[in-house]
Amino acid sequence: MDFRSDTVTKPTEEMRQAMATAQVGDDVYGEDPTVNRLEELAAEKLGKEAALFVTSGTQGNQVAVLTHCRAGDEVLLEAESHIFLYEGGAASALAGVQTRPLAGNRGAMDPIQVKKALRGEDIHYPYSGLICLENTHNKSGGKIVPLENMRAIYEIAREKQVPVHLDGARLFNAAVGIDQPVTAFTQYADTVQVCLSKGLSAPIGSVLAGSKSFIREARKWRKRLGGGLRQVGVIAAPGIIALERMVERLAEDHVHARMLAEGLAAIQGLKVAIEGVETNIVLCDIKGTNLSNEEFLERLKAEQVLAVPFDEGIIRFVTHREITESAVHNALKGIQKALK
Ligand code: TLP
Repeated sequence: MDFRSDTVTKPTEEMRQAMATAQVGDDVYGEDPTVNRLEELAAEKLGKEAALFVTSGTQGNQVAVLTHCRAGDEVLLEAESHIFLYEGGAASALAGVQTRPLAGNRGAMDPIQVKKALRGEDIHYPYSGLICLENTHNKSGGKIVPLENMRAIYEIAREKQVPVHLDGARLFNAAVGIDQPVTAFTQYADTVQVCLSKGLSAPIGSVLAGSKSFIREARKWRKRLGGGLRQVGVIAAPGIIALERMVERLAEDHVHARMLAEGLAAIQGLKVAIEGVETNIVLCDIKGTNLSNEEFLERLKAEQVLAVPFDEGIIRFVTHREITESAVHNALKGIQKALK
């Protein structure tokens, strides 16, 4: 019962078949028909002119930063965003940009603060090169950043002619969560990165989407990073299945996350803000058990339940295709036993 992340999902049988029979060519020459189909499909689904297949969410986000910005630019982002917290400082190391984190509320930055933080013309200042948003927001527990918040920030950005990039690693969870097409979100971003290898269950890859001219330049940055790949139709094929057939299924993960949250909240010493569980991530406060994160996770592991530490006294559980309703019940029984 592996709740560490939705990244642990394995490819479906259909994906494996598609990999075995995928038509391939040299993608650096633009000749892999399966990659081309995936990129066209992703652009269409995300409501953008073009898309680029990249190896990971991190690569997609970093190619976006590199393409939008020049060294010395400033990137505005939320203080607990993945790009700021969990990408090894790549934006500074690779693009040479300065990141400027703004405090968020459930993953959402305050548009007024964003407006204030955008730089005016002054010889001392860096240029404001990019604003990054994240939806769903991982660190706050899979929260859906409201469309209205995204719209307000996008309007300010357009006024100041600063581009907006959306880290939509789990954007389809957000769309399914509010029963809207994914374009309801992407209309408020110039570029978007979506992971195929999380809840959508593909074994690898993300797509980065934007205008044709942006994607042309992004392709060059991907090449510079050593991401120009060859007969990659074999790994793009499951990505097509991910986009065509795995999206609606995410609703099940959200139901299972709620179930898990309710079950955890009923266990002595554990606290969960159940109403805050909007998608497939559950944050559990374990401080009432008087166990350290390590001790708690060790005890769970002995009952075959895996999760990850997020903050001191906070453990993250993520539901996904391989966590069935009975897995949730069994995990809850195991956790109860582990804490006796
Ligand atoms: N997140 C992983 C870990 O890196 C924390 C996880 O298990 O949740 N954006 C967001 C919002 C993400 O949550 C992740 C992965 C990424 C980008 C990066 O994707 P990958 O792992 O494909 O580079």
